[in-house]
Amino acid sequence: HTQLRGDQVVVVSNREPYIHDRDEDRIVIRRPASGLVTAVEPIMRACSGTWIAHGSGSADREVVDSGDRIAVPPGHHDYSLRRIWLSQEEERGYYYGFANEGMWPLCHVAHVRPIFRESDWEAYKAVNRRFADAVIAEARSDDPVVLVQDYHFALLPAMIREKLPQATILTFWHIPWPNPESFGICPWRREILQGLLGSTILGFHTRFHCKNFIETVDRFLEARIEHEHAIISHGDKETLVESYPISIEWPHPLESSGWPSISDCRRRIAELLGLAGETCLAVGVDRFDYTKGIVERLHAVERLLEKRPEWIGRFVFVQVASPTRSMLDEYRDFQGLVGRLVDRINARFGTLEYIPIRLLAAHHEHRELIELYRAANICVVTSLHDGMNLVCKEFVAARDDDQGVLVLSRFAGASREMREALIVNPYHVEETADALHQAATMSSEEQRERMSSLRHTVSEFNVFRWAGRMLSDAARLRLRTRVEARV
Ligand code: GDG
Repeated sequence: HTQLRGDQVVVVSNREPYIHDRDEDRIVIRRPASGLVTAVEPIMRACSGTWIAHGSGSADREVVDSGDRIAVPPGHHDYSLRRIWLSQEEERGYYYGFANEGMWPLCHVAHVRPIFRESDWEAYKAVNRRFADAVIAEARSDDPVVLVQDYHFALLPAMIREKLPQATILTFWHIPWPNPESFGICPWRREILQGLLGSTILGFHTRFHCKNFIETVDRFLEARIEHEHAIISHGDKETLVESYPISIEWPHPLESSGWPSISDCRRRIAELLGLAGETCLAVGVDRFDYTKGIVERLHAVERLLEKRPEWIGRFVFVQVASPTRSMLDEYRDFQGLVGRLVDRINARFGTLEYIPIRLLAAHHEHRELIELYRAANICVVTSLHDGMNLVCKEFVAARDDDQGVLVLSRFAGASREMREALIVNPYHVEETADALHQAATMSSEEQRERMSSLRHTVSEFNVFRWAGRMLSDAARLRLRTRVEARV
């Protein structure tokens, strides 16, 4: 980001980094459960500029100025947050409908059928237009740097490009990109691809997603593709397609020195959940989403208890599941299904003193998650498909004692980097159950070896590395555009 000092950075995302809610006579500030916000917020704190997002809190309107903006983070004022107000109808069509019933299942192989409604598509286009207008209004020069975030805004890059041809537009797609056959079922596949190709740089987490995107363009658009450099020329513009694996902000020593000790965390969690002394504690932390493989991991826990009854009474699995998109039937049905499965497994193996599975279906404070990560013996991430997954990185960052075992799905982007985890196919119940057993019986020495290596990787490839690589590529391409403009 140092290379862009003095330049104007505008971020656009659906989710806002700070949500103001009314709680009787006071206003409380919430941080959303969102991987995107976890990753992008530290960058904005370092770069400054403006973040444009959908205002979603019940007190958001009370705290903004007449330009619909507020300085954040609260108390620090590093950058400006500009809220866009959407009507219920816009939110239903653009966000719940096209983005979350269409694009989300389209891009994730989780065997949930995407729903494409004409009216949702119309709302998606209109809302993308509203955000494009806001970016254009915010731009203080004709060549701002705009960071477009995620699948809510596939049309935005081309809309911005049309009005600000010199802008440097970096679009980051936080979720997987499927293969051309899968993507091809979207009725507006060409419009989406053309929209994205308004970007100067289009980033994905892995090379595999880049390759899928390039093949999709090759299949559905007239475009020139330089495979060697991953550059797509469409019309008179070029887009660089590159992988930038996202990460977390590695905790500052001042922060981690304030964490309660591992044994205190363990004691508090044991008290809270009534765990016996020798219990092996496994945890999962997710938005309550069908792509995260929560059902599959519950089956694996059940299989472990069935196959190795010595764990009955001694193995407890805690799932934090923060409510998400609960307006949608698919999500409500899924959340109900998980609840029933937990009850069935608990009835099968539980006793008066022993509850094998705890489902904590509520939003938790960041501090509570840290406590849980530090108290756990095992962290379980079994996504059926995940762009990256940050929970596994947060778990590793929380373990400054070099202990704890990560069980990680091979279908999460993170499995490319985090090789010392126990990598599983979540669809294979037996394999996942065996990995849980292996994790639960791993020697402290092996845990230390694996964990210190994982910690080295995540601290090195932290979120500033992610943003730094993307922004330095942007600075390079921008310089080139400026030089070419002079010729
Ligand atoms: C998308 C992609 C990609 C969860 N519950 C609570 C809570 N969380 C936090 C976690 C973590 C974040 O939410 C979830 O991040 P993920 O990466 O797991 O997943 P998505 O939200 O699906 O994110 C994903 C990411 O974008 C970034 O590119 O990695 O693949 O799907 O930070 O800790 N946070 C709090 N309370 C909760 O109850 N405070």
